[in-house]
Amino acid sequence: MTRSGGQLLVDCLCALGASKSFGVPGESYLAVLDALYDTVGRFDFLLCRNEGGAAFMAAAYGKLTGQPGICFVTRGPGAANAAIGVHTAMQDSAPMLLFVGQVGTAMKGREAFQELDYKAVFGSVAKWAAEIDDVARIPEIVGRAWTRAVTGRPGPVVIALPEDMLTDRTVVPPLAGPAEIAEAAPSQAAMAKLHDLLDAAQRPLLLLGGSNWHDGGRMALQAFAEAADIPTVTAFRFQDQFDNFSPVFCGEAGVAMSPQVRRLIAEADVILAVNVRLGEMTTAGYSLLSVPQPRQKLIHVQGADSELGKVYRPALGIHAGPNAFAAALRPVKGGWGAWRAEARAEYEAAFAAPEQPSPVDMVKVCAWLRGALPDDAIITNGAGNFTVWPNRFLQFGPKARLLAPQSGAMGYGLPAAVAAKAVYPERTVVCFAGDGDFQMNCQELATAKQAGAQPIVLLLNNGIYGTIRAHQERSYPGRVSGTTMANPDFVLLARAYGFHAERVSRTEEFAAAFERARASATGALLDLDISPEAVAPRQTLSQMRAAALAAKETA
Ligand SMILES: Cc1ncc(C[n+]2csc(CCOP(=O)(O)OP(=O)(O)O)c2C)c(N)n1
Ligand SMILES: [Mg+2]
Repeated sequence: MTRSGGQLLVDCLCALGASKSFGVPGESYLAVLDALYDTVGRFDFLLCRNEGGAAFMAAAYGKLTGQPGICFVTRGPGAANAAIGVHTAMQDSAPMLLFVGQVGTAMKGREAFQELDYKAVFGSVAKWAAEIDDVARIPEIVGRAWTRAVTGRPGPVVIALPEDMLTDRTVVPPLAGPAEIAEAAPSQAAMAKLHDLLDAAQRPLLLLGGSNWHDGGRMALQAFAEAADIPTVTAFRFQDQFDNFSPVFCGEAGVAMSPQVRRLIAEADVILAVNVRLGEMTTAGYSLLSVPQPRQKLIHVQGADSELGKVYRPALGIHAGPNAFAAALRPVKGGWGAWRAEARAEYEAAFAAPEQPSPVDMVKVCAWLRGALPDDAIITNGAGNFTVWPNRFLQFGPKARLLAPQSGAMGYGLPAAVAAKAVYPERTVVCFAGDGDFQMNCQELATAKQAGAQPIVLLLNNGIYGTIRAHQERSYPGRVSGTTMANPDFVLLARAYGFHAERVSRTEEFAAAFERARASATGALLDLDISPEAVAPRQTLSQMRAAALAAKETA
């Protein structure tokens, strides 16, 4: 039997276990679209409105499921739009495959219509970038791409598809299925050394990251931390990877790090960092651990050897997957109860914040949501000051998930919520969005409607690019430049896309509005009236300005 390269590609992806893809069409990959004509119901193509939205959906799908999120886009312009999702998947360590059209092989190198050198463009953004130049090698390249996306430190792979590679015919059969790659396990000698280091610790800290966890591994690590009384914090935007209700959970080492997490990292003498990329946010700008030799004894456990010793010289580096590592842990001496209890008390106290100077008070809204959200809710957000509410004022139990970009990319939240709703139609999916953030990808409301994957959007509408305004007031007080928005009527906009939508003008209206949103079969958008003054939970915009002006006067 012969088949086209496009069919072979799609048959390989089906064999590997793909069931969904996201994309925007292009004439450069018609043969793939044609192959997808026959896979509806088995391997669906969710038609998106912008490649940026499609790539975010694929990145979020990968983060949520651990399987590569698949995205199809056209040449040059489509690929350029999709770049934001590739970068986000890389920083998030999320498995993703981006398939991009390419000019026919006979034209390559002439700067033909929409031509790009994908290996050069994505070479430093993606985990791997490749181009197929022989139709018979499609199974080999696609199989390698899939494996690279999910193993070690997961990430995005970009594959360029010259047009003739998709239309050429071949007798080569598709892959039979995914390769089973066993997780790397730690040696007994390494575990003995780890236990020696922990037994000698006065103030140990467990620092935890995401990717490739299984429930068993997660539970084993939690049981270890609880038995040993080791305070546990998660890396930036991975707070859903450890049960927040556990008495050892003490917060997230992320942007605008809370003082108690900062103190835990700074004062720890031994840090057991599992599955963590020790990035700028998690280390407070590389200040809490000094580069390259941290004062704390660092035990760094990673599924990818490329992360070990990348920035920090560990006292002990262990090349192992998180689940195999967790399974190899044995009880330790412990005795750190007081150190752990103090940190936990500070974490719990941080939910109390002053009354907000805003028609809708997010401290109260989040307190209500903590009681009302189902335990398997999926929360998403993009970037902006509003993310403090889903990231610091909600709690994630073992079944809840947070899809939030480590890249700090605005516009991620809505596409991520659409992808989550497409995977889990029965779960409550809530996207927190800023008014600036939302407008980066609000066209994906149409994707959501068409796919029947409509989440609840909580739009925190303060009329400003709050994060930047806050920085502006601190550095150039009173000189507002380029940070005020004239916004559309978001309720009308959402209704035009077929969503239930309401304006919420007072805190007291929120609970009932949320219940109506949850009951709506069409998803919903709640346009929350947030004062620009309430740009941060513990300091108003005016206070930021006044403090900066006062500092200038005394300078
Ligand atoms: C794609 C992208 N563009 C620009 C930025 C820079 N940036 C970070 S936060 C922010 C403002 C976000 O505004 P909004 O969504 O309204 O949230 P708010 O801060 O007002 O709560 C901007 C412009 C970014 N992180 N990502
Ligand atoms: Mg805003």
